[in-house]
Amino acid sequence: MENQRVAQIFQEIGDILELKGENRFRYLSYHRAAQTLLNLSKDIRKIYDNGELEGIPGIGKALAEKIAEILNTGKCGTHERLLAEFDKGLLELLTIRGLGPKKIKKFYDELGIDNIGKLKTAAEKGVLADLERMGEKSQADILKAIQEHEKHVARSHLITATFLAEFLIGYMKDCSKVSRAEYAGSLRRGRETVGDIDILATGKDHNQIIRHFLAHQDVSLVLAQGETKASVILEGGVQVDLRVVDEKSFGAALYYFTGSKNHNIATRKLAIKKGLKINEYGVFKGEKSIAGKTEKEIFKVLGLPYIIPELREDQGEVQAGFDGKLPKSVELADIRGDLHLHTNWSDGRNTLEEMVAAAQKLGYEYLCVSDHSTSARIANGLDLGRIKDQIKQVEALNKRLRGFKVFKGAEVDILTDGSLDFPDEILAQLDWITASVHSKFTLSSAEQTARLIKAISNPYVHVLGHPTGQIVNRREPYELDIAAVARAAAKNNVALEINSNMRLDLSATNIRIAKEHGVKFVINTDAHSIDQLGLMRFGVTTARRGWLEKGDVLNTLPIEALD
Ligand code: DGT
Ligand code: CA
Ligand code: CA
Ligand code: ZN
Repeated sequence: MENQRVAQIFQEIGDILELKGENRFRYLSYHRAAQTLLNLSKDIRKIYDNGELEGIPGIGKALAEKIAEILNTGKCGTHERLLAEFDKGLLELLTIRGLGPKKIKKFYDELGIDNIGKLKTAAEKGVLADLERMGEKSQADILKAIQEHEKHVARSHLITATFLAEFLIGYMKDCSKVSRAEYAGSLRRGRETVGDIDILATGKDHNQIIRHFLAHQDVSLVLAQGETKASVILEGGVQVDLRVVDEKSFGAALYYFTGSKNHNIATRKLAIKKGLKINEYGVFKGEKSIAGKTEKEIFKVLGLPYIIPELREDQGEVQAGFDGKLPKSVELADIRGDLHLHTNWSDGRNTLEEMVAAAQKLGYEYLCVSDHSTSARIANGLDLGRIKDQIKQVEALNKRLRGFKVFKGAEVDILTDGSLDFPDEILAQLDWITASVHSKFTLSSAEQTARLIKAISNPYVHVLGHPTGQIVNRREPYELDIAAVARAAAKNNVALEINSNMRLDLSATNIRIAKEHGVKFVINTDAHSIDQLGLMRFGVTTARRGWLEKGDVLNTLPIEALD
């Protein structure tokens, strides 16, 4: 898949233009296009072959020409020219959270800092703090951001890694020798970030399967290559491990390489107790294989019910399996509607009607339009006049719709003191209020928790949106006491959101904590385009990792129950 490569080139063009101090609209158009390409579930080359590049939201004639150039030549002239002008180390500095072109230029001019390593040393030695308009606090923030960066670059986001893995699986299946191919590892378990992508394949000619894998056009480096496995780095930096196994042990290999390591250790102990041996080839009684072709038979001979990959983290699932106490995990098919999405009334790309049509195509029964409130200025938040207009539009639309309902809603900003950004007069006219924090991320845990609890106790609020503020691989959660927030939410009948978009907030760990306090949840996409409505599966995966069942999730309910 070339989406990642094109996105990376656009991201870098945008970065350099920003560092050069060019027009904001110019560099933002590249950054937005990069993000769009990463979220795209279709292969960019297919779109190009169909002559539909300009149908992608945010891609105009000029960007479409650049995409065509990259697909045809592997390069982009503008990008090459800018790279030649610019130092790679300086570019990397832009990826540090909180560091903009202005500061980078200052560090460069005054201290000669032109890469992350030098910046880290300077911060550790304490010389950044001495610069004008810096100080100890800013220096400590930069050091923290560098540490976050070091953690992040090593792991890929679940969403981008999944799309990439699905393309690779499709590619492997193009090989006539491959009879089955699936991804395993942390990706199959649905972890929010993955270290590498593990792929298993089986079929007649192992050698040829490995050759087919190595011939993929995105392979930029072969790390290892053998009779049954190969390891590569793709353009864009993601590592992929392929293992080719016999048909009769595909299930055992899939089980073993799905992990987690600690889950495997737990079931291996169990096997030993039963006088069995388990490895990536099967389950054995003495020398005799008694299971291996499917995962189901592996669990069966261990005396366990099937445990879904999302639960295999050694967090009590093996014991729960024994005791018949595994959750009956919520499924994508249980979801009946999306209760947090944006239209072009605020910062979404599509019209309300387009979002409704796309939701109907997904088989949903309802959605809630939840554009931003007034304070969210950069997101084109609605003022009181416009929200009233939108309410009228939704009412008119509902009259025309059959078997589908649009709830009138808003994603209302939680202000610094915990009050809401719309007056009660407006809130009273809306069906469904998601209250979210989009500012003041650095309050102390006590202040942030009090702020959230105040919003939760507002009688108009139905859901706390993306409760911890995290954006996986981009922003850490703000400080808060999740147990206290969950208790308040349960008491006030306010649900907590599981945001299926790049945020993946709440995380699986926090979901489990919150559930113990009796909270209900909604799984939303926070879609800003019709494409992003398809991200629901990632929220569902996260909910499953948090041990949730259908009954824990409000948007599995029929319309009447929410009305
Ligand atoms: P990642 O890639 O860091 O996000 O995490 P995983 O879980 O995908 O780990 P990875 O790619 O190193 O290995 C894939 C799976 O293979 C892992 O989840 C369990 C299995 N595995 C790897 N090494 C061992 C091991 O030493 N013992 C056992 N029991 N299983 C292992
Ligand atoms: Ca892995
Ligand atoms: Ca691996
Ligand atoms: Zn939103």
